[in-house]
Amino acid sequence: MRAFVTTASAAVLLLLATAGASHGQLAADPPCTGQVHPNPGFERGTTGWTAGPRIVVFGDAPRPAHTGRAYAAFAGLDVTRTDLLRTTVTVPANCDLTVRFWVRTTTTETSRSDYLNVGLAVTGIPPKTRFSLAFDGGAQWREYAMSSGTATTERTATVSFVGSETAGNGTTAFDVDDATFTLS
Ligand SMILES: [Ca+2]
Repeated sequence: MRAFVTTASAAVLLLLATAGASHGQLAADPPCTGQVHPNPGFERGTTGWTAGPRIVVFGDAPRPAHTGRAYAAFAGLDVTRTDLLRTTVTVPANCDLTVRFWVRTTTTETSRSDYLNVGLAVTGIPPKTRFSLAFDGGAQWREYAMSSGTATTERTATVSFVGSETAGNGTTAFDVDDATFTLS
């Protein structure tokens, strides 16, 4: 899919170069469609992701994935540590990127100590933490979404999931699955 995006972007640039000042929808397949990440549900392990050790797990019956068999798991060990999971996609010019992901929170905490920060860094915009999830996130899978907005130039968007755990206050495990990257 990455190859498709690159090819589509090149086609758009070529068309824009030959079309001069005209803009808007092109006759070719519109580039602002589709899910562009090669491994949104972690079924292929860490393919397409930069991940710390042991983040991607294969669920078992008591703790199944949102879909498929695999998901990413953060914290839950009651030790002071940080887990990182990150990926970057290309956002063609004039496209909006919507990132959707599902999180399940299993906790023994009653106050905010362990957390999962979800950041979005888009070319030209300061990186920002879009979600800071904690013990009250819910024991069932819950969906979250964030968007890049549009720009007239091609950009990259980097999404990061950072799980931070502090020992001694109870444990919280965050599971993430089906992180989709859809252009519109
Ligand atoms: Ca999955």
